[in-house]
Amino acid sequence: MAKKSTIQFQLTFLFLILIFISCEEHKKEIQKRPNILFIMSDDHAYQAISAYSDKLLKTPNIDRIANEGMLFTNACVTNSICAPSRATILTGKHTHIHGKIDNIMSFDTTQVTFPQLFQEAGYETAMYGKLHFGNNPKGVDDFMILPGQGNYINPKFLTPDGDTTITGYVTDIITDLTINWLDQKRDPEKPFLMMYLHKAPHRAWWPSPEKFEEFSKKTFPEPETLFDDYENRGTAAKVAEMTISDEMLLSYDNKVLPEAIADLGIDDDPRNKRYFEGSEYSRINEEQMPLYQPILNSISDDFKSRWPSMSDREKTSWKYQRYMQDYLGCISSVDDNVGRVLDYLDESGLAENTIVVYTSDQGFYLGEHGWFDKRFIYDESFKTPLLIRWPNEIKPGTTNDEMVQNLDFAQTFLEAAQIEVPDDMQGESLLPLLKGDTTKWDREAVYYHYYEYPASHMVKRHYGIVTKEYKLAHFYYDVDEWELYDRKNDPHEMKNVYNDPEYATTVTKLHKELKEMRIKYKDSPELDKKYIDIYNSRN
Ligand code: SGN
Ligand code: CA
Repeated sequence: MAKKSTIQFQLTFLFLILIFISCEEHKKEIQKRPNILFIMSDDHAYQAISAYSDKLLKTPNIDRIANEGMLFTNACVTNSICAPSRATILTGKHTHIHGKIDNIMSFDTTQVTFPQLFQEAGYETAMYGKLHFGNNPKGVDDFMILPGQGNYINPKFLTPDGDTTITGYVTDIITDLTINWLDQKRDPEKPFLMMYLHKAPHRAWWPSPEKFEEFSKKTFPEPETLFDDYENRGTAAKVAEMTISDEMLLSYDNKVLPEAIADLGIDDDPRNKRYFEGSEYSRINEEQMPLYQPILNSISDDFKSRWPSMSDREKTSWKYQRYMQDYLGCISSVDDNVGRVLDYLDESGLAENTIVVYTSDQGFYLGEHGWFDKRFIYDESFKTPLLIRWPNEIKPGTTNDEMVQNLDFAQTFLEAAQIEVPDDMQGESLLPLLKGDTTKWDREAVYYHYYEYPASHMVKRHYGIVTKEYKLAHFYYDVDEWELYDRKNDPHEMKNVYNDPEYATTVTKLHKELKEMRIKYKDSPELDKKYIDIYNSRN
């Protein structure tokens, strides 16, 4: 009897040891999985990253990600606007499937987002900064997010424990919070997913006081198409309300004090003064005002002395310079702060096994075609920056020119973390490309669909297909117009060649491919109509 119970005891003990060993092995496996640091800024044009072009600004820290990893030169979005892009990133689905067609439409929160899958799979997850996608992020163990668009100066954050307002400049604060989470708050036994999301450089562009001073003295080269007259383009480009000349507001955007405009007796846009007074300007505290006010005064002095004698062209050039000074000043802070986080990863020994991604929720016009803002399928808004570093897998200093999309992030991250990918995600994992294997990549075209119309900036609804060589787009709703651009021969997209007989075969071929693509991604004329009906019933 005694002998039997000793054997039983020994077997149980052995069993427990085996369970312990297997748990430890499992723990080690989990710990080996890569960390993911997803850095996204809001409205950061690839033209303003020196890894792409150093005409405007040097961004040595963001460039580091490409120098030590991979630069994607043809990354693009499925819908060039904030919340729909974020919903695509989180769900791995096109806009018409996840249903967040614009910034206002509600999101069906029963849908799976990739951070939830990371959390379930044993990752420690967090989201810091601008979400612009509801106020209760799913699948994160911790969050500190800006409500809605958030503020640049002394911003308020929503946290699991309630709201808090932090004094200072938003880009620095989000970074302080992120580094603090990485260093102090997370469980070091688990791999992490950190969504580090900047508000900058979203309109209305308010740099930190130091960058405001530094950048207000700089002059930037004008883009070739700043004075575009939209000849040879469709109606949509002609009627969009996003020109620097007419739509950019002198105070709200360009920081001319409303008094200076009144002093000159200018017939100002009625929104300008009201917007300016409700803007970040009203958030500057007593200690910060002496840092901002002298620069605001000098901008107004310059405006008052030069504006009255300027031609219309010179006025646009002046506004362009003010725009770039503030926009690029905001990005320079992002770059400095990205440098701080990369340094932290180095110092803490985390860099080797951490995938660092830098991207934006879409591109942006920096005066090209006379515009600011985004929304169009045309290149500056359709393309988005993408730089990825993963020392364990990516060969440093590599460039990739495949047409990858924000649609692909979820699947890429899941596959990298060895988490099963849900069948209904619509992207492709970028893992083979990251590992330098292009043989498995057979995507030759991408699909795009923009919906938010009629609305701010009045960019008409359109969908289209883009290949490396061509772009075919259909503008619909209150127009029915097709546009075709020859991307190789007309890189600035100045001539719609849809009706040019020389392109007839291309038009036929692309129509067929677009139709097939709409079927593949489950978009349809019925869905176009459904979203118009929902949109109109809401307004
Ligand atoms: C705000 C801006 C627009 C911008 C949208 C969407 N106007 O409405 O210029 O297009 O956000 O941007 S502002 O007067 O409020 O500055 S998005 O990035 O959030 O989609
Ligand atoms: Ca945006």
